[in-house]
Amino acid sequence: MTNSIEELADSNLIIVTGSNTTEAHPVIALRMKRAVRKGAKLIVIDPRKIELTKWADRFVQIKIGTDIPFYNAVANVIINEKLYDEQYVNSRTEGFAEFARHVQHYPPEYAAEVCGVPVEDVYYVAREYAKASPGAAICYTLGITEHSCGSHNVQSLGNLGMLGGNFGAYAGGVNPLRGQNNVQGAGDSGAIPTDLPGYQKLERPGVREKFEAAWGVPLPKRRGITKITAMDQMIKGNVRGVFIMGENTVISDPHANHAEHALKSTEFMVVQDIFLTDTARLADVVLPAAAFAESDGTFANSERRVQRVRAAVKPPGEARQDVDILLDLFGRMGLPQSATTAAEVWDEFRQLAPILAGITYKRLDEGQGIQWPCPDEDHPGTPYLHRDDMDSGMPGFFAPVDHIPPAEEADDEYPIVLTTGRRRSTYHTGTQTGRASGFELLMPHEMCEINPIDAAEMGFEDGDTLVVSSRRGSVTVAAKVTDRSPRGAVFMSFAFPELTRTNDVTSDAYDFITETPEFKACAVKIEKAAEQNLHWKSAQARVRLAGEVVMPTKLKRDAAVAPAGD
Ligand SMILES: Nc1nc2c(c(=O)[nH]1)N[C@H]1C(S)=C(S)[C@@H](COP(=O)(O)OP(=O)(O)OC[C@H]3O[C@@H](n4cnc5c(=O)[nH]c(N)nc54)[C@H](O)[C@@H]3O)O[C@H]1N2
Ligand SMILES: Nc1nc2c(c(=O)[nH]1)N[C@H]1C(S)=C(S)[C@@H](COP(=O)(O)OP(=O)(O)OC[C@H]3O[C@@H](n4cnc5c(=O)[nH]c(N)nc54)[C@H](O)[C@@H]3O)O[C@H]1N2
Ligand SMILES: [Mo]
Repeated sequence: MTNSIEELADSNLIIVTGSNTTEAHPVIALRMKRAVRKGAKLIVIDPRKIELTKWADRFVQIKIGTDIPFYNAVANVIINEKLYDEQYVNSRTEGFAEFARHVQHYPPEYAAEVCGVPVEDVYYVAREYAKASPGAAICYTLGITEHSCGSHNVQSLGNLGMLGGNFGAYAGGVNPLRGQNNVQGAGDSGAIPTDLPGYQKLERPGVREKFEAAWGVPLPKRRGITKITAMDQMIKGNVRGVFIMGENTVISDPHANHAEHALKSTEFMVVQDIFLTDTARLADVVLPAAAFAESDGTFANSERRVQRVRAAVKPPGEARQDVDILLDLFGRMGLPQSATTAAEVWDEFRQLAPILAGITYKRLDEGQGIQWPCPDEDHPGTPYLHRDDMDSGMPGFFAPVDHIPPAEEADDEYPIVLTTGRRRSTYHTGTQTGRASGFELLMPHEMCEINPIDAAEMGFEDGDTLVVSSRRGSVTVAAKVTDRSPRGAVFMSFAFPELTRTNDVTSDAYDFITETPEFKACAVKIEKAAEQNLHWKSAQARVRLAGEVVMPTKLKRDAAVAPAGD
């Protein structure tokens, strides 16, 4: 995030787009609701009627995959009505004139038609966002990024942020809400094909040499490949080994059969996980890891805040902390490390990464964590970025981006768009929430959310067992008839793979810059299954899974099955 979670409560206006914040980031959603109570305007731009729409001044029910024309048209209005922050644009950005010309191709009327919204929505968002800026926040998550045009979607939001002078404004910014615990920390520490720790670009002069000197090993001269590319290279035999740490790839990757085939094509596969997952079952070696509450170290959260985590309980059996396993592996591979604890690893890390230099364990132990950049030990940390200037040292560049529809659109054979994501009571592939008893009472199996008018037209009722098929595969799932889903689109999570392996169906397409998969749109057809007893089968499956690890669960067959958030 450019800004802080706490700041959101002070925003003049918040645009939430492609983020089901209440379910996926409930604490952040509370800050948004606090802002509304304090008088801020809330605009939700999403294809689905998510819980936050109840709090919104305006719900713009955009068609899936049409964000760029919408935000270009918003920029068109802001520019043509001269509502932008001229002083900011002149002093801190470049490329405005070209961008202003570019968005003339996106008049509000055109966008309204492509996006399936009233033209009034375009004017409303433009005028309110401009009026509330600076100090208007944009928050987005996967509905923006998990598209084949994901990076251009993000740039179209960045353009608005610059028009409003919101990069560097308290309670403003353009804020991607991060996903998994410490995914931010993983990026900070260089788990990115292009970067060494602290976002230092591998290919920039001097960077590689600095790390080679510190680590005493030669480093590759070129950036690595992304995981999506690596999967294809496994099938071609060019990637022969894989080490998977904390990922249930065969369930969470798009087009699951392809992912499974790729992993099976490798000569050697290691999985380091806290459970024996479907992915771990394919591995040659499984390294049992300790969970977060059994580990010592640091996590960085969505607002760049580095925090201490301490082991509260001992790991079970042979499980060991991730860091200990990795340090041992380095030793066995002939590169013994001077660091022996997470604290010592951190010290090496902060010496090499200027943005983290001032964050010491001592300071972390004394306070509530510190937000990077924090260049020295007297620096208080940085609640919001780009305050006096863009942190990159360069101006903000306006990006003239064009509408690119999803790689696969609805057609006669596959007339419905499937979008996938999360629900509050489940976590991803269910390795964790699928084992803890109680969650199955909130939601015992996967449900395909379908609009009531579509359901009536297709002859489906709540609870019917459906077969959802795409060009890649098909799954069985129960119907949930609800107006949360717009017409022509359905929604599923991927948390119940034992009966519904959602990613058997999802698309192979991915963003052409970041290679993030297009999880948010693929074309499907839906039929009623010949066998109509999914609910019963599912209940049995949950009992089996929970019983393995926790205790046999007494499952209420007819438990309320409304998705969380309703
Ligand atoms: N309970 C729970 N919380 C979680 C997780 C979990 O598994 N369970 N996972 C965590 C992780 S790793 C992540 S990355 C985050 C994800 O957090 P979110 O991205 O908020 O979660 P999703 O359910 O994927 O929601 C995507 C949103 O985008 C909308 N959307 C779909 N297509 C489009 C589109 O074309 N345009 C726009 N504007 N919106 C669209 C969907 O309707 C939905 O509201 O959640 C985190 N939090
Ligand atoms: N259809 C569809 N697919 C998606 C998405 C979508 O929206 N739609 N979203 C995508 C996104 S954003 C994400 S982030 C991925 C998530 O995909 P995954 O990361 O594969 O999902 P999880 O089920 O959270 O798997 C995490 C694994 O880490 C293990 N684990 C937990 N704690 C620890 C630990 O401390 N150490 C180690 N070593 N292991 C641990 C868990 O047991 C689990 O097996 O799914 C992606 N797939
Ligand atoms: Mo994620």
